[in-house]
Amino acid sequence: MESALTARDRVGVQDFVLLENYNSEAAFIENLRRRFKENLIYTYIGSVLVSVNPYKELEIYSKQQMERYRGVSFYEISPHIYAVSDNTYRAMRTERKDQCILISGESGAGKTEASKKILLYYAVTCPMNDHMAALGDRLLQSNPVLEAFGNAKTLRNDNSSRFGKYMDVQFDFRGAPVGGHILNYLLEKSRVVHQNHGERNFHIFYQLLEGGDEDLLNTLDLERNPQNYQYLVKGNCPRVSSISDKNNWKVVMKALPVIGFTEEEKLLNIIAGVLHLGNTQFGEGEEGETYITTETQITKLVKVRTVSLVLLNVQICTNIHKKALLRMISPLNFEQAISARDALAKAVYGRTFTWLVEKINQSLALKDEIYHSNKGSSVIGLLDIYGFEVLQHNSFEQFCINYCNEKLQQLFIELTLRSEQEEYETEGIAWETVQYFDNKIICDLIEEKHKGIISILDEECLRPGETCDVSFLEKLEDTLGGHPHFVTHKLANGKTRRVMSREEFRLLHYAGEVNYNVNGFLDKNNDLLNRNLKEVMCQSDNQILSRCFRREEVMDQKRPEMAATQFKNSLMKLMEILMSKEPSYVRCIKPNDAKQPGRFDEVLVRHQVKYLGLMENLRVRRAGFAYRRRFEAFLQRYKPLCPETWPNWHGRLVDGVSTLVNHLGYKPEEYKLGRSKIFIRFPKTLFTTEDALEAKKPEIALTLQTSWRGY
Ligand code: AD9
Ligand code: MG
Repeated sequence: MESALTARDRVGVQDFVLLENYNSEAAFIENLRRRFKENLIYTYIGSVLVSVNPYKELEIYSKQQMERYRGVSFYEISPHIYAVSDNTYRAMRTERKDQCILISGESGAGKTEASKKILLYYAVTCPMNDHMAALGDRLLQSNPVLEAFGNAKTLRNDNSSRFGKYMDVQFDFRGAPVGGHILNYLLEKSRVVHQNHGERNFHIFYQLLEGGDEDLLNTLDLERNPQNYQYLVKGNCPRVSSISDKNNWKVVMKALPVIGFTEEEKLLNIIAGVLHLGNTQFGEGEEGETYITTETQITKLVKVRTVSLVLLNVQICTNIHKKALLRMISPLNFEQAISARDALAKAVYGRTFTWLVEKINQSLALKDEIYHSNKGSSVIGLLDIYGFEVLQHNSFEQFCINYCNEKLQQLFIELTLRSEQEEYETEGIAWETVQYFDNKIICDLIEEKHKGIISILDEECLRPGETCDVSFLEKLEDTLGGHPHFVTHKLANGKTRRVMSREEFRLLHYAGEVNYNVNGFLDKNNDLLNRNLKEVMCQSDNQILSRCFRREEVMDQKRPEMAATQFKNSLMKLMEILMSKEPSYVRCIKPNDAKQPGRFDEVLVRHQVKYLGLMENLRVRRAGFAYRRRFEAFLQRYKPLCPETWPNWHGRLVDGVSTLVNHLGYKPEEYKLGRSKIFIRFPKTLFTTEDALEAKKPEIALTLQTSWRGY
């Protein structure tokens, strides 16, 4: 008994609901810290998995470990991402209901790693024939390809996802994976042309330069040194110690054919084309007109068959407006030409990325013949989206990313509260109301029609006459002044703790305060590409590009939706998808900012515990009861403690549990019996029972052995 207590003291409790002082944030963090020190990175809050990034390889992801978790109930074994994977899978099969696993946490907390581990678990443990194994392979191999094109080194994470990803894995009635589909969200395109200090462009550029052989680089007219490319020098960080671009290049090149990709050459031409475009420089003529000073760059662009020489040469320095029925050609000034060039690079890269996702989807698509014989299929969705981000300088991208996290938090609150309440109702136990912070007010502030920030931004982009980022800020102040979660320099009137510049607005997010600098908001939201550049791209020899830039788009007079509104609408759709499924949660925590193993920065962790709403989650889960378990599971585990239930109970389960707890001396205020579960109010009651079981183990083992021999 003594040793059991000491072990618990050392490694903490594996489920926060068992914390004696569940209202204490300090006790919560201490429990996380103790477990982290013992390399126990996973802990539950009921069925929610909390994971702390170990920043080192742990020996807990082997195939044997996967086997250990197969078909085993949550509480019988230590917490693990495999337990969540397995439980979700079994729930899908037994309840025949679509499931989803929502992974959240800030940048670098381990979301992408968690999603990869879940996918691998299914690929290894699900029953499969050859066809399915090939699909499993494609599901796994899509990851390195998407990461090469959509991830980058940031200050927060060496392999930061710069796009959101929701992946459906479809299973047939036997529980074998038969198809997959990926939805991608808002790629951070601005990274193609600019990187903050210490950050990099998307991995693929460096992989190509580092890993491509001489012949390939010659064909693409590329030099090996990334520092020779304007689009790669801004962050002054060509190499990252934790990343081998050369090896990753090999992995990507191997993965491409697995996912059915045959257009590798065209894809690499585009990547090279973007680099050459970035090196295109301009000069200013006497009349203020702009011309290209680096003819050779354009020749290179032509060599990699991205665009036609004559066309681009003229078009990148001009713009075409339509006035009535006339086409007016006007020269661009120096700055305008640079933005036109950068807009083109972003559009080319962004559309190629979307095309790549479509290609992957084609290769994962459920084949028709399987679809028709597969009516009873279900889906597990995996959501791995960029984490909440607060940088020194926060712009439009952080605004969108943080808005997305705000929406996910809302969903989390709604669904966990709802499911708790539902459980109490089904079990016939009175529900005690729990106070929590509802972040709906912040979601409304951002997305409400006419009054929300996104609507105001769109209006400002469309308003005729002189609009600029500052006029947008003024409009925000006029409309939103007085909102409890919105502050600007003017509104704050010197009352804010942190100094704000006159170009910023501050949102008080559920996760903390963030100052957004409005510079560039209008441009990024407009996301416009000059019509003539679109025309040039339609005529590209490169078929990927001519498919990405359609002639119909150039002809179409209608203005496409603005970037933030597009994002908002895609998030609405995502919420609908998630609401229609049974959710499980993985909440990831980053233990330190130095990306180092063994370091547990309490201040940083406390902040995340707060904004992930983990204390609220725990309070909801503990509303009244620390612990619940189905009658059969409870009886199965503790029946040796009572002569009447041991070795077998033959009556009704509820009577068996009742007999058992009476024998154990549970007082009426310590527990309640629902319709199918026992609810225990205090962790202490359970610990005493656990200790009794521990003490009895040698005796039980003997009995078990004897009875087995007796058979
Ligand atoms: V971001 O919002 O995309 O910037 P993520 O996705 O939350 O972020 P990621 O999964 O990429 O973070 O993890 C960051 C790094 O932490 C990884 O590259 C690994 O080096 C490290 N990591 C994360 N989880 C684990 C783990 N379970 N075991 C070992 C891990 N290392
Ligand atoms: Mg990620």
